[in-house]
Amino acid sequence: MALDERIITRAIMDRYIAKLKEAIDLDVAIVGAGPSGLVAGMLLAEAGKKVALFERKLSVGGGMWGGGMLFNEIVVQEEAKTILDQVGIRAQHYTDGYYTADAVESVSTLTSRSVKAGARIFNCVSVEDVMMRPERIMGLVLNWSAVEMAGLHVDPLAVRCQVVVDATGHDTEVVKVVERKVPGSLSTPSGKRAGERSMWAEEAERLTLENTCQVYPGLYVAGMAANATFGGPRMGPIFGGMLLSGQKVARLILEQLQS
Ligand code: 48H
Ligand code: FE2
Repeated sequence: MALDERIITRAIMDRYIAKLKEAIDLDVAIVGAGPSGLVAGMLLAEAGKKVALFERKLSVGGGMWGGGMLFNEIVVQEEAKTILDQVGIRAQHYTDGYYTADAVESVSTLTSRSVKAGARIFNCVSVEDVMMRPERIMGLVLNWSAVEMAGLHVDPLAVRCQVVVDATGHDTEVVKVVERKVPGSLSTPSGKRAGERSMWAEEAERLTLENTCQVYPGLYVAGMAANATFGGPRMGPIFGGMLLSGQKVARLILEQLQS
């Protein structure tokens, strides 16, 4: 068979545009494809919701690839082990209540499960703003990460959705946008983003789960972003809280969409 570069080019453009057009109207838009965003995306897609994840980087997986200090193993506590089993990530028992998993297997399996469940992942796309009507978030403002990195003045495009999840990790990028544009409006005790505190694994894991919630009408926080929004400590390379937070945010959103 003779190969034609023009067909290859057209195939890629047609398929990508079709995928992006499908994402113009979503049930749930997830910002960040780290562990919490990927679990949420997988569970919401499995529940039949129209979900897309927008990820700034070329690769998905956020901070999970590198395990702890580049030792590419993650630790997961007893409470979250069922999520590893459910996803199909092989967990190794370490000692009472502690399991480990290969970081590369964890990211790749979670990504595969999420995409195959029907979540669309757009990598190299950055979320730079939200749509509001007037006091509810109902969409995302997107640009190519390459445009952002080059510092070009290029206007963005936008997608509509019923609910947004800020799963951007330590940076809480969507929450920061809301804080800047509607000061004092977050559902934190002060109305402001509290910021992340120093390491205390046990407290951090508990608070990550507790603080996974709707922080502004139409905007949920999950994973490290929940912690940094509500002032919880960091936990280091234990990932159970991230997985459980992704699971909790999916459940809360399903309850909201059903009511
Ligand atoms: C598009 C964006 C944008 C944007 C950021 O950091 P993550 O892995 O997030 P979580 O919360 O799922 O997991 C946190 C975990 O990896 C971690 O850091 C832990 C447990 N730390 C403990 C400690 O003590 O340090 O992933 C977030 C993703 C990344 O891939 C970013 O590139 C992406 O979000 N992202 N994508 N638009 N504006 N901002
Ligand atoms: Fe981190």
